[in-house]
Amino acid sequence: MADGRPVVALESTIITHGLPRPRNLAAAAEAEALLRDAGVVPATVGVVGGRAVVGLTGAELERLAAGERVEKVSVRDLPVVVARGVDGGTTVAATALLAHRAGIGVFATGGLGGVHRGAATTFDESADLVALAGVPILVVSAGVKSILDVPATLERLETLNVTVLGYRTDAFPGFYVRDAGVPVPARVEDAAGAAAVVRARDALGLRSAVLLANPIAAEAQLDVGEHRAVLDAALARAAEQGIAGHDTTPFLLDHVHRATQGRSLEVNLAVYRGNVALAGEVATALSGPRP
Ligand code: PSU
Ligand code: MN
Repeated sequence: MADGRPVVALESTIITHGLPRPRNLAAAAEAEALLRDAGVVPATVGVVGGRAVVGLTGAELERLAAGERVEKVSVRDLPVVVARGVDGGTTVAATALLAHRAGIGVFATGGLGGVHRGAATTFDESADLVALAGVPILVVSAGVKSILDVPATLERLETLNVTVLGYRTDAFPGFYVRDAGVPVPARVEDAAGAAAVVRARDALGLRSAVLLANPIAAEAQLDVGEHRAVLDAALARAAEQGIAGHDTTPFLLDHVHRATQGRSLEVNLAVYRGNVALAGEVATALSGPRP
């Protein structure tokens, strides 16, 4: 950062809770390699032995990926894991906060958290949304997972003053599928377009995040009909088993994974690669001279 090189932050809940072993460590290493090959410095964020780390070493990544008792750490959990001196994978909310604190402006994730279905009664809305309202960073995400209430998530992002950009799309993506059925408020055609919006936000003195919604490639998305059926089954199973709170996302993801015989995992990894690559391009555009 001191040399003005582009830096991209990466979250670690995707490693500790989002992907099964051993693919989790492979995906984490691949994301970092992809950035390095593009001349971008990766900074994976996590908590190691109670220390919030921005820029995990290879050994620290391995430790989090293999750990038996690694906490899922959102912002509210940070003080607890730090005080206890334990390990944690940071969510989008906690990662965005820590990365920004370290001066990083661009962050890649697979899927952002959002408003859960039934939130009108459970109040289960990811802290990712509120965090983005107050952290001036750009997050690249394939929209939000269709396990969530996508229209409600977009409504909340609007309320929270988060700028949402579709990357070469008019449709907000549903992670596994290109189109979640809701339009994006604005679109950009390239990394330079996204960088221009970030610069404008900063010039305006706004403190909220820009969400760059990057859909999966058409040929890589889950079959739309299969996606619908698997999703309905996963939601029904979660309701039957009374899954709630921060266990909901990992439970649903695991169900979708098994019901698609692992194909959702390949989609997940393809989505992540695409987002990491795009974040690298935006960080590079932002590190260059102003147009
Ligand atoms: N979406 C995914 N995979 C994930 C997550 C979200 O496709 O692993 C993780 C992210 O770290 C996100 C967190 O920040 O789940 C949101 O969890 P919650 O809904 O409990 O806030
Ligand atoms: Mn929640």
